[in-house]
Amino acid sequence: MAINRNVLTLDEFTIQELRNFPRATGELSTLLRDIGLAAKRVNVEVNKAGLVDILGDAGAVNVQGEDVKKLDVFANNQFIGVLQHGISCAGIASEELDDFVVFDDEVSNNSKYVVMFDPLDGSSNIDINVSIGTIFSVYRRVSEVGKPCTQEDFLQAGNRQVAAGYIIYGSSTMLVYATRRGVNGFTLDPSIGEFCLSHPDIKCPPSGKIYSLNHGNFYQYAPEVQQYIQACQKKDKNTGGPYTQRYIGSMVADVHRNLIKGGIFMYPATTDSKNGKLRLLYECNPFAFIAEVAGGKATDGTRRVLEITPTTLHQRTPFFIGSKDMMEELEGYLKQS
Ligand code: AHM
Ligand code: MG
Repeated sequence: MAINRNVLTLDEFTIQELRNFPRATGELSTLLRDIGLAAKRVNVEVNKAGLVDILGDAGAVNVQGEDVKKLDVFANNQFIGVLQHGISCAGIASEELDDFVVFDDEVSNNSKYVVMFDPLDGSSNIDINVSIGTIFSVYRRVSEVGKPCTQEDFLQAGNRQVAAGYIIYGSSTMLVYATRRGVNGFTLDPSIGEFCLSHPDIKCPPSGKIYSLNHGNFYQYAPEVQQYIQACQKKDKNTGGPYTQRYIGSMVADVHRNLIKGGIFMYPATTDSKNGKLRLLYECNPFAFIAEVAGGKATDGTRRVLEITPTTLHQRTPFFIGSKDMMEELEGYLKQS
């Protein structure tokens, strides 16, 4: 049978990209390959999670005060493991860990990147066979290469990201990543165990019909957010409303769907949580970067998420992300406040 050479694997694709940049060192390609490897390992465990004793709580509470699931721990260890053994990463920060980790060996200290990740997002969906995901973000170090990385490498504004991406463990498993040059999606072909380019040059449709947020919090949202939600529900020939409401509760799945189909995802501030729920560094910045490269927008309600200068590793932010026209419609409501 003829081999379809039109379908590039993740490795082939990153090497092809490298060829277009003769001065590039290939460190980012190896980093993405390492992340792809960890993703494949996590995927295997996610797929058999119902069969083995990996569901349920690990009996610990993470730095966010949430129960840690066993699969979270497994995923966290896999991503740390591949990045530590690789040659491109000086250190990591993870949603699951209190502090960042400096790899601090000769090869790592000479690496120019640090990586931040949420190893398994949507943890409330782990036990019930609903899509979950991994989110990652890559920054070039600002500290001196040759020495251990430092906290300032991790507290960079999101617009300094070199690459960002996510893996969705869904009905098929996909890895999507963005650099400033574009967003590309790869679907795992289980028969060869490789991520294959299936969604080249993803662009977020400028408009769509889907809005996603936790409706249960409606009375805890600011009045202008409530007004926008009500507008989403109204028949309107200018916007195409009423929109369709979709909320999986796994941000990776919700934002992935909206990125492909067009839509808006929101996790606003609530009366109980002034900064919402989602973490700037591990969840919002990577998606904001991906969305902007794809032609969409992401804000905290008043400013571009990518312009926020972080002050702590685990800070949260209200988050609005999606198709450009829908975001501008939302902004019209938020400006009234
Ligand atoms: P997690 O990191 O504990 O999994 O929480 C993040 C998740 C997002 O994937 C999702 O959008 C959100 O929490 C859902 O929260 P809620 O149940 O409050 O709507
Ligand atoms: Mg998370």
